[in-house]
Amino acid sequence: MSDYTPKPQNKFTFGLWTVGNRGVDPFGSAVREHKSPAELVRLLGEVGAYGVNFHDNDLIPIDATPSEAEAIKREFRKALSDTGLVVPMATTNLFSDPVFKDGAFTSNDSKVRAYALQKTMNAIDLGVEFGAKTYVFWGGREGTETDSSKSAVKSIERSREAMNFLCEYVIDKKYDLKFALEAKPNEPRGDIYNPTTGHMLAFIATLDHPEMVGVNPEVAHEHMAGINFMHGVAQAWEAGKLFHIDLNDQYPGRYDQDLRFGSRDIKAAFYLVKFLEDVKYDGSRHFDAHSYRTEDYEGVKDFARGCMRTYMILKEKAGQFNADQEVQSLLAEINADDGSMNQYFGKYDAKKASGLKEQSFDRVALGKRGLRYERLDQLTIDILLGIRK
Ligand code: GCO
Ligand code: MN
Ligand code: MN
Repeated sequence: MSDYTPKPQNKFTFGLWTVGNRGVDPFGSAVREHKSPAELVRLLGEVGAYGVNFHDNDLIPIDATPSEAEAIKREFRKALSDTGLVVPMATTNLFSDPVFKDGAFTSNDSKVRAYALQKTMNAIDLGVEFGAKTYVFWGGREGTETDSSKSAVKSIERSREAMNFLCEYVIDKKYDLKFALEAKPNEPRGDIYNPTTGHMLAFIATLDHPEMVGVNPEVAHEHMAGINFMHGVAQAWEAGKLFHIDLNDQYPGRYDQDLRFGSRDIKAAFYLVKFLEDVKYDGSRHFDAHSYRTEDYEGVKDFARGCMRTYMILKEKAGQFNADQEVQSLLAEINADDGSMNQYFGKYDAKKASGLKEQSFDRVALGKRGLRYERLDQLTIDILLGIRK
C-alpha cells in the first residue's frame, strides 16, 4: 500500500480563500461560519499542507484600522510558526470592492487605476513581510460586458503600464519577488482581457522586465475556454515562464466550478501531474478550489485532503506509466528513427534545402503506417483504472 501522506517536498499549498470559502454563490448565502486566517492556517496544518497563500484582504479586511491589522498579523504569524506552514505566494484583491466594478488597472477612471496601483504596492509589502516569493495577478474585473465602453488596445496598454510600474517598484524596494499572471476567459466579467495563458505569454514578452514575469495557469480557466490545459502549461514551461500553478477541476462550458483537483477529468489531471513531475517542476502545487456547498468544515478537510491525495495517486500512476515495459516499447516503436533524415534538420543552410528538395519520399507507405495509439491509450486507461500491475 502506497503512502499518500502529504510531505513538505510536495509543496501543496492552499489559498486562505479556498478552505475559507463559505459557499456563497449567486443564488445563496453562506453555509459555513467565518473562520479567521489563523484558524484556517491551523486547519491546513491539520490536513498536512505545506503552505498558505492570501489576497491582502483575506488577511486584513479592507477597512481594518492599523491596530486591528497588527493584531491579525500577530495571530496569523503565531499560527504559521505553530504549524510550520509557509507563505510562498500572495496576491491583491482587485475585484471584490465596488470601486473595481469596471476593472482596476484597466478602469476608465484614472483615480481607480491609481488606487489599484497603491493597493497593490501595499499588498506586495504585506506579502513580502510574510516571505512570499511569488506574486500573482489575476485580473478578474479587467474586462467588459459591452465593448462600447472601453478600447481593447487601450486596456492592454494600461495593463502593461501597470505591470511595468510594479516591476520597477519591486526592483526599487529590492524585493526578491517575481510576478505570475493568471488568465481567465470570463467570470466575473463577461469577457476578460488576456483570456488564456497563451495570451499572457505574448503580453509578457512586451513588458520592460519580462524576466521578472511568468504565468500562473489554472486548470478551470483553460477548461472553461475549452482548451488543453497541459499543453498551455507545457508551453509556459518551455518558455521558462511556469512560475506558479492553480490546480482544481472544471466541466467545460459551465460557470467557474473550482472543483476538487482531479475530481472531474482524471485523464487530463494525470497528463498534467505526469508533466509536472517528469520535468521536475519545483514550484508550489497550489489548489485554487473549494469544497462543495453541501459541506461543513469536516467536509472542507475532506476536500483539501482529497486534492493532495489525488495528486499523489496520479504521481504514482505517472511513475507506473514511465516504468511500464509495454508502454515504453510502444513509445520506442512510435519514435523509432534510423537517423537518415538528420542531415536535413536543424539550422537552415542552402545546401540542406537543395538536398531536401532532391530527396524522394514514399508518401503512400508513410501514410499507411499504423501508429498504435489506440493500444497506448488503452494501456494508459488500464493504468488509471488500476487494473494494470
Ligand atoms: C478565480 C481565480 C482566483 C485567483 C486568485 C489569486 O477564478 O476566482 O482563480 O481565485 O486565482 O484571485 O489571484
Ligand atoms: Mn479560478
Ligand atoms: Mn486561480
